[in-house]
Amino acid sequence: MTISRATPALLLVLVFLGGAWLAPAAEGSAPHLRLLSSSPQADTVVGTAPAEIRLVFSEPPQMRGTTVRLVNASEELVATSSAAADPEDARQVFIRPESTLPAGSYTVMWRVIAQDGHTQRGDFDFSVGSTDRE
Ligand SMILES: [Cu+2]
Repeated sequence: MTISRATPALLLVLVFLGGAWLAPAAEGSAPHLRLLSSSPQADTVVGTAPAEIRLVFSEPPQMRGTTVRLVNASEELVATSSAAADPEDARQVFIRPESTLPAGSYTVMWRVIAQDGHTQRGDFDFSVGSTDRE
């Protein structure tokens, strides 16, 4: 009687402990590459058109396979330089628009391959404010 009652509970405990034990191993010792910050910052309005768009990752991505695209509010691709790593900090990747960005909202779409081979992607928006004063 006591054994039959204790067994399911014991199994549950073992399953729980097993899961807790396995979870950190599945994640690996280092977290996946992620975007820490950007310039312009996500969801901000900048007063002047940025000469470059810079993304700061948690670790240096593999530049082969890294793309950063800029799309305007009409979902048109904006001409920029291709993504390059900052020579002084390989975690920072930037693109430069080929011409001054007109006022409007933009989406930055990024895709990188981390050193561990995992592809990470994301996007964020920012806006260039009009020169009109409010
Ligand atoms: Cu990974």
